[in-house]
Amino acid sequence: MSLKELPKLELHLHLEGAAPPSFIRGLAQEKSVDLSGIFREDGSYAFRDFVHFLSVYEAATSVLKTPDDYARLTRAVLEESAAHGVVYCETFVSPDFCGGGDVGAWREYLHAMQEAAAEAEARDGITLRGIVTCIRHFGPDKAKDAARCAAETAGDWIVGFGMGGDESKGRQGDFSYSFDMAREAGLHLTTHAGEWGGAKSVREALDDLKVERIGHGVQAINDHALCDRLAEDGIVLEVCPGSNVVLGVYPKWDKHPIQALRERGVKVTVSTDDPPFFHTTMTREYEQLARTFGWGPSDFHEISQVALDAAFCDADTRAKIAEKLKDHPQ
Ligand code: MCF
Ligand code: ZN
Repeated sequence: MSLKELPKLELHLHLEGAAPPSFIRGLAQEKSVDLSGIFREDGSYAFRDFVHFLSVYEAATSVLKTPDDYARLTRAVLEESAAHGVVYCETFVSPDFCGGGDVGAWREYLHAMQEAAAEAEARDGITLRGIVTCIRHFGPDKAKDAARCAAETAGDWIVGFGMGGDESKGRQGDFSYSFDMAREAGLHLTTHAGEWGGAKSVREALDDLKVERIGHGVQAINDHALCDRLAEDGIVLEVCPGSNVVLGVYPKWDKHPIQALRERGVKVTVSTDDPPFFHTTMTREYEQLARTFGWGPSDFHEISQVALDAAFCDADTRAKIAEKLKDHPQ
């Protein structure tokens, strides 16, 4: 079986960040918004560095203005993911962009995304779940609005709460009120840490927010005691190697620590993060892992099992996805 067809789980995908550039250009045209500054001549997204990436992301997102826009986005993203063998996906969604943190408006966006996801599941056999995400550089007060939206809509579709954004702004612990609220509502927790903020930020995420997964977390490799802690506590890293290489966390694939982390016993999974921004797909991530580290069927099988165990979905969904992995022996 080719790497493209191999059934895959993806636990770290930002919904707007997965928008094909042509989709965003089309919406901009419909709404007469000039977004020419965020695209290169070849049509791809243009950004210089991490901070510029965040502002281009927000500019692209600015043309998504209604629940129906989000339904269309969800359809476009899931069609692309399913074409790369993804059978289960968790996506970051932000009430900041979907109704400005208002719970009533958020419910309407959520309903539109869920309906689109149900259609995609029936058509392409891909299951989607949502992780409500606050945005670190928007600050702790906006995060409380996001957490309230998350708590009010927690259930079998909104399964987690997380945080992304600029790791240089504030500390993980500044957001503990929001993470506590989400935990009390029964949500699973993850946060971006150890992408830019060093091993220290991963420790803060564990100590102050008590998360069970870490977005990226790759800089933990510089602290062997922390790796031991991650391994012992079964904390799972949502590793996005292609994203790290394009944003310059690591200069090239063979300097990426994903294999070294595995060798230290840390549980890792593989995701694309914001695939068109980073010129990647799940197939490309797998191809690069095979080329760079010699990963073969047993490695990909192990990665899928780790992701299945770490997925935030309920037991019925997990069992259904497990069957899909069994249907395709690797
Ligand atoms: O993982 C990448 C890079 N590191 C940090 N944050 C983000 C990444 N992709 C998107 N984000 C953030 C960004 O602030 O998540 C938000 C964006 O606005 C969207 S969450 C639906
Ligand atoms: Zn991310």
